[in-house]
Amino acid sequence: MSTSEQKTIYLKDYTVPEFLISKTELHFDLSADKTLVNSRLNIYRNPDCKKTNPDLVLMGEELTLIDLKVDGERLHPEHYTLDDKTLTIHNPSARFVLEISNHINPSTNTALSGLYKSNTMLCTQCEAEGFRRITWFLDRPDVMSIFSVTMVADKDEYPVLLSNGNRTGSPNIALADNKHAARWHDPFPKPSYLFALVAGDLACLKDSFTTCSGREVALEVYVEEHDLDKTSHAMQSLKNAMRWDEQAFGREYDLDIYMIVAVSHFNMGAMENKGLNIFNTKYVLASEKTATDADFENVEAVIGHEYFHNWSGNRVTCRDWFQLSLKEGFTVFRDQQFTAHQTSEAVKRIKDVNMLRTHQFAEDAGPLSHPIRPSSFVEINNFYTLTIYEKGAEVVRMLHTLLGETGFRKGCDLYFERYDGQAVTTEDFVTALEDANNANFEQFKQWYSQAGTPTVTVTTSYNQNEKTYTVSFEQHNNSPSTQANKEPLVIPIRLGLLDDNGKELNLHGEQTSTVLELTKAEQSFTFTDINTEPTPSILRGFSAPIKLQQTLSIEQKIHLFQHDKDAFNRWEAGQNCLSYFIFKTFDAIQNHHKVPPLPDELVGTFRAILQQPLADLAYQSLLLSLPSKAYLAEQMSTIDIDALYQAHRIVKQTLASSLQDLWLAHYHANHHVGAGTDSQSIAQRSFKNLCLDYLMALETDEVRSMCIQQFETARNMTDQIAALAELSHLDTSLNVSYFDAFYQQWKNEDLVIDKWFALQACSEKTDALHSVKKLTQHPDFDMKTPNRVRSVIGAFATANPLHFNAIDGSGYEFVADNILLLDSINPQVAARLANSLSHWKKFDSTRQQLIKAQLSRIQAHTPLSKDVSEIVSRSLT
Ligand code: 0A1
Ligand code: ZN
Repeated sequence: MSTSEQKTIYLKDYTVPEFLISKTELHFDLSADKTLVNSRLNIYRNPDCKKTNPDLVLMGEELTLIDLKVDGERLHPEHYTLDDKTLTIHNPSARFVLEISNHINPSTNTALSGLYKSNTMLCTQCEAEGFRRITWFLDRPDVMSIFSVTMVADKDEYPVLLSNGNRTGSPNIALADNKHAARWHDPFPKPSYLFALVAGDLACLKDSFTTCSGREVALEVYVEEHDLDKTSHAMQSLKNAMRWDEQAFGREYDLDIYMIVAVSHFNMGAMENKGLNIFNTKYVLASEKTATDADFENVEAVIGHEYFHNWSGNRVTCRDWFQLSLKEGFTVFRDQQFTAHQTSEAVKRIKDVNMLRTHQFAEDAGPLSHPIRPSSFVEINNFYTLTIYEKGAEVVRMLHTLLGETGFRKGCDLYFERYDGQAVTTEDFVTALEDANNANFEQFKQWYSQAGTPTVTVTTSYNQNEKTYTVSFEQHNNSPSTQANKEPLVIPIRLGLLDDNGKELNLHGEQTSTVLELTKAEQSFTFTDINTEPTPSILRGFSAPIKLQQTLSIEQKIHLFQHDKDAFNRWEAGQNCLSYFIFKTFDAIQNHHKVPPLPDELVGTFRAILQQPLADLAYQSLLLSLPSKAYLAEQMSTIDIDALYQAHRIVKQTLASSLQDLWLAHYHANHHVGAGTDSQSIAQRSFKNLCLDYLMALETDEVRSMCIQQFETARNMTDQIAALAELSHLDTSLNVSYFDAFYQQWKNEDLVIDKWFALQACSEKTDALHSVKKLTQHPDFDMKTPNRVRSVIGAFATANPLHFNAIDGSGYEFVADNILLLDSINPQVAARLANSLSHWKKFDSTRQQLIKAQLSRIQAHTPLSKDVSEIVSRSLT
């Protein structure tokens, strides 16, 4: 399909639904090849709808119609029209019961949207528009209905039958033909995208939670039998999330049961279906042996995220898909606060900002840039983006900063109370925050409609005579898109001032940190009683998602790196120093000049930090980490991958050799084989593995032996993978044996084998592409398993810039070939992969031509899903 044939949907065209569905009764006769769906819908005309279309138009795709009845009477063919996307009932009465029977085939559903088969189980994914692949419905989020579900299936094949809400009647009822039935009822009205069912032979970890009002909730985590030993962390995470949401947001759980099911085939991370979350196994299963510390943290974060959706998303949902950030931005903000509370606030903030600036900023600077509330789309599945999620969370965070903790909480309480059971807009969210606080966010709302990352330029001046210090700001919005009328945004800037001794100055009374509210294109703030010229610490905690341009001297940056009390800005100052020298080295390489030395003061600061372990060892590791190549690349106008890699390596080698003894001492001091999963052990491992990473830059035999020993004796996945990752880049055939050994050790653990694939796909070795091509022929590679596709092709396209951007175009061609292969199997995952070809403007003209040629080749291919077609055509503009 070409773009011209694609239908673009516009926010401005939104109208309320013409019909509503008060009650939805579903009956499933489940089998993998042919499932019978009977639905009984109580439908009525929406009194709030002014349109007078006499017909009811239901959405449905890939369905086989068997029977259709209105108020118990079979419908004659002249009273309805059927096409491949809709079922139109002509001229129905104002209120009626519609009964539909249809067949679907879960086993051929490789798109993993609707009802599908994953290994031996059957499960659903309905967000955003998957319900219409189960039966005909008003599959839009503003149609909220009360669902009752009956499931019938073979007793042996599908002993476990789950759906949303609470179980009704007795446990599974025995039926003829070795079948049994289960009934579920969800008392909370919900849109169809939150519907779910699961049928399978599953093992279950059970527990319970007593809510703040004393209600007992059954908690159940379902997995395949062989994974039952990896569920306790997920269960603990769920209990932590439930308690935290009560304490931090006053939100109590509302059903008698909360279920999580882990499935091996899943397009995304997880799904918040009411009472029955369905998860990618990657975000449920964790044991020290098979999961890294990062995996453990991700499991807790995603479990929290889906749980928090019960209020921000389910009880209060979105009016239409343009409002996606209403639930996603807010829920990401909530899960970030949760993780910060469970781990370290500073470390969590740094990790989130790092991700935002590396990946969301890149998205916002390219052709796929869009506001957090887009004004149009072709395929909604293409809008589950970093912008909607991560920038959306930053926008909520700014509201939190502007209102303060108490005001923000008051606003959220009002939002949940006022809109409970409704489908609303981002505008409604902001209005609730305004109303609860008597605030005015009219100008702030620009954040919802403007794309692009604003740049804020800072200049400062000190007046010795007046003892005043003036900080001046200028904001520019650099969106590449053609949106006219870029109004100034409201930008909260948290700021502090340091004296020559590194002491924080009092700004207003006792306060040493203040939030300035930028509202104009140019604005100045003057501080009085400032006795000597201070060093400014601006954008503390990364108080707004902007690019800050300020001309600090290297001495000032080092001063902040040594003394800033704001943990984020202290880290940021270190990163700025390091980036500055990496870029200087980069320039020297490009111009064939002598590489500049690292100043003694910077090396000295590193030494001081290494000699004086902090209480927060995880934070200390971040202070000592180099900025990633991907983050540095995002800041370059034209990316020269080879020079960047070289410059990065040189700076790393300098720090490694100047501080060799300290890295080695800390490596040994923190290396305890088989340490536990408490936060101190986790921090020690991350610090130890950072030391290993620096030491490996020395390229000595001793360090390599140490790394091999760590690989061979590791008793946890964090250490084993860290060592294997180091070995993966060595340009020698030696490392093949370690990969073979790892494979033999873990071949029965899919999630570990995903890591094995990904490490090879990210290798810097010269023949990496050849190896990656071979991996796609490996018996364990499977195009129908998204995790596998992501671990090989996705990892290569997004985390191996060196080989993906090979100057002969071989990397681009390989990825394009696989996008086309995948498109006929799973368009959503194919479209995500196609995102990797959208950044062509950042490269030299040779690479630009090579990428565009691949985009055009994909665009010309028929058939092509609208998912991939939309990404490719937007990328080419
Ligand atoms: N709402 C989920 C993410 C999600 C979105 C789409 C999906 O299928 C197309 C699946 C999951 C979340 O935010 O966790
Ligand atoms: Zn979400």
